[in-house]
Amino acid sequence: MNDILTKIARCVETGKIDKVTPYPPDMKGQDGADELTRMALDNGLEPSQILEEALIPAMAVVGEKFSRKEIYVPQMLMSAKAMNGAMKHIKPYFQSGETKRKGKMIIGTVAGDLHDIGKNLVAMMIEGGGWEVIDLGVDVSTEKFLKTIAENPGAFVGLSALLTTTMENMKKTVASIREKHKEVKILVGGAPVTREYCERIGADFYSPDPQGAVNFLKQFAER
Ligand code: B1M
Repeated sequence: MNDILTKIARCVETGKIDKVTPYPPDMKGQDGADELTRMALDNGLEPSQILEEALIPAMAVVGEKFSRKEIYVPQMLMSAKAMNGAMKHIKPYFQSGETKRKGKMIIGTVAGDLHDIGKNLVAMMIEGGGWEVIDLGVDVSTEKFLKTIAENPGAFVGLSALLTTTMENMKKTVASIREKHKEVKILVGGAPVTREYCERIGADFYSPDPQGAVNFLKQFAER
């Protein structure tokens, strides 16, 4: 792997946000995910390459370490902050310059769930694909989804869940949307979610990644 990508991945794995982050001790005073990502982009690396070859694999390593109890929640949180430090440089590359939008997408992480990195990536790619995105954030109640759908007729809805426990809330939200807004197209995703689960809860489409969500929306573009 490209040396700078290796360094960015290590920063995310160890929670080295930027130059002033004092840990890990052997990286004190050195650039963090923030500066290195900027540098990588300035050196001509593709934003998608930084995402796919450094940031996303690094978060997977963080998850594995957490599962093995080698790190705990605070370290996981620092890794998430380092990831966000990198993402702020990448995001502008995915923002669409188009003024006429293809349609609207309401997106959020379901109730009880605070994970937003994957959801933010999906939102970013959809926006980059020319759609207006209404991002409701994390821990979004069914009521909030329903209210936003009522305020935005014709909008698509995207639900993200990262915990096996909150998949149950995804199911409840889908059921409530179906009850009140039969016509709304619902996309679901997130690490524990599967195509089979999507079908079981009555959502319209499952994507394991942001590109799949963008491709799904393409067929409905308003033009
Ligand atoms: Co949490 N966490 N976490 N965590 N965390 C996981 C999910 C876990 C798998 C770690 C592990 O055990 N190995 C585990 C869940 C186990 C389970 O339920 N089976 C777990 C746990 C247990 C917890 C806590 C309960 C820990 C605790 O407190 N004891 C707690 C829960 C808090 C809560 O939500 N109520 C918790 C907390 C946290 C932090 C806050 C510290 C932090 C989140 C910070 C943040 O998001 N701002 C965190 C993190 C960082 C992780 C891991 C390490 C990384 C998640 C991530 O960002 N991945 C994660 C382990 C892992 O996933 N390997 C873990 C990178 C991201 C790009 O991938 O989110 O999968 P992902 O998104 C992908 C796809 O899934 C897809 O596209 C994205 C890009 O490819 N996708 C969609 C996502 N949403 C989509 C929507 C779509 C389509 C595609 O359409 C709408």
